[in-house]
Amino acid sequence: MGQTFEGRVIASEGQRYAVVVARFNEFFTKELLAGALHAFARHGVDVSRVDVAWVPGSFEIPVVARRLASSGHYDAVVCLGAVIRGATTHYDYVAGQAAAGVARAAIDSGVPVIFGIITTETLDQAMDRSGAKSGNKGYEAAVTAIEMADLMNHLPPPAGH
Ligand code: INI
Repeated sequence: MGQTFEGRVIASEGQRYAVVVARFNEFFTKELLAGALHAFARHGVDVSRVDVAWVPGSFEIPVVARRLASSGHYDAVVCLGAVIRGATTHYDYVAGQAAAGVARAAIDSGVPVIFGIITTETLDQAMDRSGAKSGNKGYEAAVTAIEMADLMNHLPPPAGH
């Protein structure tokens, strides 16, 4: 067997993180942001160096995430939003495009862009995932960012570097 690559959930000195967070459903997204910042702090990231960009809704997250990820300033970018089906048929478009766009931002930039956008049927489920029963998905997204940033540091660089 060759090498095994696995990231550790330990932040290294000097690492930089950015968070993109949607204002739509801010009641929930501010809890996701608080969870993410809490996770960064608990894992040794200097939170005063975590940059936060607010966007109107989850649909706007990918373009900003891509800009930040491509800037060369950050080891990972965390995306936070809350897309709630409720009464709107907008849901499928917003949720689908946000997910696809976040994935593309990561692939295009080569920098981990983490999907911390909750997609739920109801307000109750959104409550559960932003700090109540099912934990805080913002916290989990920040932990994933730290693990991915560490993993990327251990992988071979892309060809030509
Ligand atoms: N944006 C969200 O982040 N969550 C939602 O639940 C939502 N719904 O249901 O409409 C939502 N819509 C706004 C969208 O993200 C854009 O801001 C808007 O369409 C302008 O591009």
